[in-house]
Amino acid sequence: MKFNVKNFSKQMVSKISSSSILPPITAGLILAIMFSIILLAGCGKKDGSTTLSLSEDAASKVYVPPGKHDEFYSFISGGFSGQLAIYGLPSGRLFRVIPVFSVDPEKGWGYTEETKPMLMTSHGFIPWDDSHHSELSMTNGVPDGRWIFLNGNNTPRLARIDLKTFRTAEILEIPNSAGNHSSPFTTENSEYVVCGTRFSIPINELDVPIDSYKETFNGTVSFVKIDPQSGNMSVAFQIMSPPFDYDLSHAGKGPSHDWFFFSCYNTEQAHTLLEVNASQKDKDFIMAVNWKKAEEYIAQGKGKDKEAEYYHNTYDEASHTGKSEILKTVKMLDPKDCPGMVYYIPCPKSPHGCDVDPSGEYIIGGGKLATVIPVFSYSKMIKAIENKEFDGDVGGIPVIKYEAALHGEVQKPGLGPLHTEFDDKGFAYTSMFVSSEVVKWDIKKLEVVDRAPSFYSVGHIMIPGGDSKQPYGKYLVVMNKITKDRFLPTGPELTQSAQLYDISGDKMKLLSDFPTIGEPHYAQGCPADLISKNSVKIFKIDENKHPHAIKSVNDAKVVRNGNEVRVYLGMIRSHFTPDVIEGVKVGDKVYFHVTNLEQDWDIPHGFAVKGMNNSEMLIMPGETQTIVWEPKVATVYPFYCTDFCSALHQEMQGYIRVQPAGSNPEIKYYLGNK
Ligand code: RUQ
Ligand code: CUA
Repeated sequence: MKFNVKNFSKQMVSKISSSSILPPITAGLILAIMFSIILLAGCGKKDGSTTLSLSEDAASKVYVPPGKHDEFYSFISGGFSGQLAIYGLPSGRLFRVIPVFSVDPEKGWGYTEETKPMLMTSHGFIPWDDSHHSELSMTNGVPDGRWIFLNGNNTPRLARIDLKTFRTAEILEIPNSAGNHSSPFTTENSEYVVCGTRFSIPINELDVPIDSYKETFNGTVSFVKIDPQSGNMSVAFQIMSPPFDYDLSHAGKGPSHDWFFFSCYNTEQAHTLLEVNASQKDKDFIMAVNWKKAEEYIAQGKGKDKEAEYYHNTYDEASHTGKSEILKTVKMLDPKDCPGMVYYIPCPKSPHGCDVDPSGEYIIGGGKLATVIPVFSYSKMIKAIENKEFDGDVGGIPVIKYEAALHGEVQKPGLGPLHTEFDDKGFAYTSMFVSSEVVKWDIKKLEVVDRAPSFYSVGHIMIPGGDSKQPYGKYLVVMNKITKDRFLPTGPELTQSAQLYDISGDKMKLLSDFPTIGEPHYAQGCPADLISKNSVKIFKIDENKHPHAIKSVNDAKVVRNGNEVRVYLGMIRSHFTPDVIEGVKVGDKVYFHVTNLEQDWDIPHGFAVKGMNNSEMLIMPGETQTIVWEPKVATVYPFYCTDFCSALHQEMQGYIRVQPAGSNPEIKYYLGNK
């Protein structure tokens, strides 16, 4: 049977109604799903298949002729791959996967001595994470093309990727946190990137009974300062909060510049069976944080020094080397001591997305279990605070009355609103996970004006610049969790995907589907020339500050120091200098310090040794990288270049001889005629 939206919705209904524990919302949800079946049935063809009749020119709209460049870069998070993937728009062509939190043997990331420190944490070396959201650095509220930030969701970390090199430049571990989910969203000038805990955890006393959750657990949100010149990241302060699950966030802009908004669910403070127990209340919260006020309190000394151990890893492009530093303390603010800094706004129900429109006036909560989309007004929120229109407080944090902060609700938007982006014409687009569609609505009038099915189960959506002050409202990218029949089957695991819609007219038009790596969650996009013009082509060999670099083949050498042998190897098309090496014995630790002496764009060389318990490494022009080898058997081992670099790439090879342990071999090395 062909998979289609109609029977997909039926499956959802039967799945939910056969659940043994029915959350109180179930009846309503089933009703609403029924409604959506009817609604979605209209979207498919008469035979029920989901192949929409595409507009005639869909193919030409995504076609980028050979040799021509795409108009936009898009940066789609790699989810459980821990990476970040770069695609062109409108073509959907994949250009690069940047290793961030996960090792990548294709590039040697996490395998070379230089990159290993980047994956160090207070828990040791961690070769993986779960990366949900990317966010471009901003100047005046628009992407500036300098850096892109990525969150590590499991072992809470924040990464900064340099868009000159498309490489991870920095990773900061976030202390007093778990599940760094509401991250890495930035303020208008990337003054701060935030990190909020998805999981509340015991913070003051570590080992506590889990059922003491309400008394001993807390959430935190961290404000990470970004140095405007270097991009260097440091935790400026953390704000302690009640033990909710902090989900997503976005900064204010324009009038709301000083504020940051975080959605939170599990305000029930459940610690088990959250599926039911965290879905009890009709409203959870959006937490509004005045970060300028927080800065004032820090300046007044209200931040308490809290002991914490966390890693800060930086990669230096001059020495081509990463290093780790261990930090020991963080400043913690308690809202109880800081009036006017934090407020809660009730938000229906279990909100996910927390999005601020381009004007900075409207804040939209995506309540996964809500039947409406609430739109809050920043100016009404401020008035409500001035007039103290509160419904009590939670843990010393005043709760603003729902109606007092509400601009209005979008009625019957669809099911399972998750996340909202914006175009340049006053419209918002919200993804509906359960009813598997995108809904376009008028921000001021709160009226739905269009809806388009997604295939299937859309999570987040992205419009280039769509969470900034200046969206480029031409394309909409929808990121799907499930693809079922959309692509050729590949066994039990199918690809996740993105879909591209043309949003330049009144109606959204589906243009194409393209597969993505990992599970895409959030993404960013910007005009290509913002980034392409700054792209680094080579590293200057004269400026190579690696302690074991060689500047020319004349410096190549092999040096023994006790059991350590250091091989200073040069690479240039199409040979290694030296390519014959003797004098190593079993029990030695061999460091290959390999320098790519090319000064030509797009000529990396690779390096691998037979039987080395490690990956290859890929070395860019002018760069030095190191890989360690501890040979176990006395014999001769070939090594070779792994990247097809010239017509004589297959000739780019060498031999290294290993003699028995306890022998005393003489170090010898040469190239050609000795
Ligand atoms: S994010 S849809 Cu919404 Cu972590 Cu995944
Ligand atoms: Cu160098 Cu192939």
